[in-house]
Amino acid sequence: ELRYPERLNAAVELIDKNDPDALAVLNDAGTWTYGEMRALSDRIARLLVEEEGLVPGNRVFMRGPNNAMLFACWLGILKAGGIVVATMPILRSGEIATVLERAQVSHAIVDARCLADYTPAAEKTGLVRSLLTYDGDAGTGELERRLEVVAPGFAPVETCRDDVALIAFTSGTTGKPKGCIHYHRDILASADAFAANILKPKPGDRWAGSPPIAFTFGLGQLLIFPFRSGGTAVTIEAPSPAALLDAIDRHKITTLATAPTAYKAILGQLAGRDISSLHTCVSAGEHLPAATWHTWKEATGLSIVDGIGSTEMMHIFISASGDDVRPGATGKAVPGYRACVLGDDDQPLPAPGTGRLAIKGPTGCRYFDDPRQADYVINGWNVTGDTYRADEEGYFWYLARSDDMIISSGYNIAAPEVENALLSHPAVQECAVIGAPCEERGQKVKAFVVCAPGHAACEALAAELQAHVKATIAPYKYPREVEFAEALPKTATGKLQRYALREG
Ligand code: 3SK
Repeated sequence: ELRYPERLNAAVELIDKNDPDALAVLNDAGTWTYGEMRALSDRIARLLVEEEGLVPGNRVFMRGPNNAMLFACWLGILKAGGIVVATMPILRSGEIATVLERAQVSHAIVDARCLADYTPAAEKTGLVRSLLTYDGDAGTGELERRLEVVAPGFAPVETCRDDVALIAFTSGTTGKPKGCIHYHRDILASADAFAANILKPKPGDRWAGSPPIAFTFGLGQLLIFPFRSGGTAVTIEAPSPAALLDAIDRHKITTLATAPTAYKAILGQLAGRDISSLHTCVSAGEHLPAATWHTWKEATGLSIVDGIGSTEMMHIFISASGDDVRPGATGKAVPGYRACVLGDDDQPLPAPGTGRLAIKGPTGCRYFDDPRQADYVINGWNVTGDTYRADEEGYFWYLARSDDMIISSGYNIAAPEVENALLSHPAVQECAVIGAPCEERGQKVKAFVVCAPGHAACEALAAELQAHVKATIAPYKYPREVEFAEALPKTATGKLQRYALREG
């Protein structure tokens, strides 16, 4: 069991307790030691409290790409006793207004390059009474100018382990955002459970990846885990596959975190690149297709660490690494967590069994003022909405999101299994499979396919893909309809929105 002292400020644990001379953040604009990050976050906290009237419990909106200044602001807000409400730079003003309103935000810190969508949202809601803007890591913004004249040092607010540190918004796969509350202790628990046991980080590690820190997958991989283990966070503002490859080579990244689709895209651009510094590759956010795991292993010699987490649970709770990996399985319950599958009566099923995945552990779902809490936490179990098979060795095998099981002519068909079969065809870059209404079968399997570069959408390709699926998995699962698309609808965190396809 993970135990933390009653008085706990996560920012102090993450920054102030590290070697001040060690490298905390690195990017193309510069380097920041732990001592420098401590000094910067202290000044930000002092400015928020002494000049902007922040009191503990105030919610502070954040918006900007991953960089040293964003990280320092995140730490400064926690030191000041504030609650971080971080948002993805790709959110637009309607979505930003919803977050400001739902979280009752009073303060905002925004990268000046991301003001355009923020300003109308702030005007519409009229809640924000203090706005600070900065200029990425250029050091030339309004916040940076004000920090120059702020007295150094700050005595961090002595928050409690159960004080709220974050409200992390998730639109989930259904499009209606929910705010997930996390305490100071949850921040450390994500590192002390998943990272410590599965990734086993070392102080010299260099961490990089694509998710913004507004997504708790990115927050863990790119800020919490590096700082909790005395490593270096390498920030990338526009993390395309090519930018990730550049950073790996230039900054000698050891630990990469990105989504399955990005691993697939990187594979197509590996030729001539040096990625020999990598020792750990983490995938989450979406189910990792077995084909991508195998192709990555063949191309790089590295086993991707797959994991399932959720914004509600803060980070990953089922995973495996090293000799524990069973290709195709997501993994076992991360030490500190318990996992099982629930039957239709909401009771745990004996293994082997198939049902709705349920988790208990040091972190858990606490929606902010949202009746959907009762759907997520059932009899003390966090029910993620995924259907899994639990085997007798404690491994969990992903089948589908619970609402992505297709029932066609009485057969249960897991959409991701059909997607995996399609993805093993070279003409398929991305795909999504849904159950479409069908008079004859109740539902029929329908695939939306984005063609890989060099392949054109046509009827002959559709027929070829259908034949390929029939030859790869049980033929009754093949998509009876194939529709080609330019792109697939995704959430801000890159999760496929199958409901948007179902609703046409
Ligand atoms: O989607 C996931 O698997 C995930 C992983 C880590 C943290 C947060 C999320 C949503």
